[in-house]
Parts: sequence; structure tokens; C-alpha cells
Amino acid sequence: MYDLIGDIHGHADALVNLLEKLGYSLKAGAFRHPERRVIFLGDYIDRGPKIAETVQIVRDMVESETALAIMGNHELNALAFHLPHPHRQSEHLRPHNPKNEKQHGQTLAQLTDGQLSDALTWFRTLPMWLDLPGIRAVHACWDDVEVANVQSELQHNEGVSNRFLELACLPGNPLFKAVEVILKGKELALPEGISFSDKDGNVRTKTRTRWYLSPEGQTFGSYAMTDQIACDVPLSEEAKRNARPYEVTEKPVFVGHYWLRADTPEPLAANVACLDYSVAKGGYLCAYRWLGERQLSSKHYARAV
Ligand SMILES: [Mn+2]
Repeated sequence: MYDLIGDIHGHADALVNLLEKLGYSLKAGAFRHPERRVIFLGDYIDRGPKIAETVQIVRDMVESETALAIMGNHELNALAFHLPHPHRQSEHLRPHNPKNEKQHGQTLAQLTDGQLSDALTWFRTLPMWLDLPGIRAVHACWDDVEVANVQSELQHNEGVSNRFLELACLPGNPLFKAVEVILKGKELALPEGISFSDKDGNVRTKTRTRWYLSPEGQTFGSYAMTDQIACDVPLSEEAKRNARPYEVTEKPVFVGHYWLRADTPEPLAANVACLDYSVAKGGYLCAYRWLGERQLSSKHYARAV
């Protein structure tokens, strides 16, 4: 059985606290539990104060088979940021502009060249999702069609190879959209004149959606992942047609990514839980202790101090 842990973003102290609270202890080089294993949901790097330690703890657990770990958008971004552009000399696949430099700033400042290159090599081995008996894990969104699209490109390109990363960073290539959906979720343009401020103060005219919901009867406000949008305009027919809700009969899926804020964590739906409660922005690191249930329970969460 698994304990699922959301976005850590370099907060190694909170991670150790949470692992100990869950009954894991450091033995023979890795945190381990007599009966349980962790699934880490991605976004190990950037922002926080102990990025190298975080990567080391997660990696040691994976290599000791006391945890599984999937890719987050920050790990994929880091791979693209450090990969030379295939056609433009002295440029990189992910441009070194101020926004991207800032996103990776703490990782660049804290890791030695050797640690960074080791980490990047390891990131390439991370699965993009896990589809296990009774449970699924993905960084931002489960979508059968996009999972199949990514799966076929992983097969054609021998995993997360340079070619795979090039296609994933090429807007217009089907892999670009597929990877965006899986690692960053689905976005929806808001009606004309509607906007909101995101966690970094940027004004947004698009919102991340509650992709798992049926779109029937939803408004733009109720279908948005944030509760900051007061908009009772019904979803457009186009938005409804494009939706692929996560059926209630599917096995539970766990995601991170959404920078949720709540005093008490709870599932997003009976079979969907997000475990990102913004440890890197004044929130807390959070886990879900899965005991095999098909209906998730707010009683199974644990949080670090
Ligand atoms: Mn993320």
C-alpha cells in the first residue's frame, strides 16, 4: 500500500518530518517503512531552500525501492532548460529568459554542476504517470487520450530522449499539448472581460479547470480550479465538447500541482485528490495514506508541521 506525497519544491525538512510522521525511518541510506511505500507526485526542485537534499532523499528511496516517483512539470522544464536547442546555436530548448531563469533560480544557485547533471540524468528515468492496481498517479491531469499519445511517443523516441523533449517543446506538435495536459493540467479561456490574479500576482484570462468534473451544468466559475473566479456564465458548448471528465467508476487518481490552500485538505472528488497544499508558498506538505479504498476520505491525509 502507498503513501502519496505532493509537491516538495526543495522543502527537505518538511519532507523528513512528514516521512517520520508516517512511520518511515532512515535505515541503510534510505527512508523506509516495514509495510508501505511512498509515491512522490513530482516537482522536487525549484523555489525551496534544500533542493539537493530533497532530490537525494527521493532518489535514495526510489533506488532502495521504498518509493516510486513521477515527473513534475518542473523536472521536465529543467531538462529542456539545460538541453541545447537543436537548430539555434547557443540557445536552449527552454529559453533562458528572465521568467524561466527565475523559475529555476534556486536550483541553479543551490546545486553544484555535478549535482545538477546527476539530477538531470535521473529526471529522464522518471515515469510520466503510474497506472497501478487500484490507483493512478500523475502530476496534474489524467486523460486517457493524452496518456496514450505520450505513451506512443515514449515508445517511438526511447523514453525521455532529446528527441522526445524537442517534440514536447514544439508548440503545434501533438506531444506538446499531450505533455501540457498531463504535467500542467487543462486550461480554459474565460469569457470576454473576466480575469483574476494568480498566486504570483499575474493577471490571467485563462484558468486551470476541474478537468475531472462532468461539464454539464457547470459555469466558468464552478469549472475553474481556483475559487477566485466569480462567473456564473454557463460553460460554452465548445468547452463541453472538449471536456473528458474522469468517470466516477475509474480508480482513484492522485495529482499535485495546483497550489491549493485549505486549513484541512480533502479530496477534490470521491476518486480524485490533489496533494499540493503550497509548502513553497506558506502552506504545508501533505500526504495521503491509501489503504486500498475506492472512495477517498478526508481522514486519510497527513501533513508536515
Ligand atoms: Mn507542478
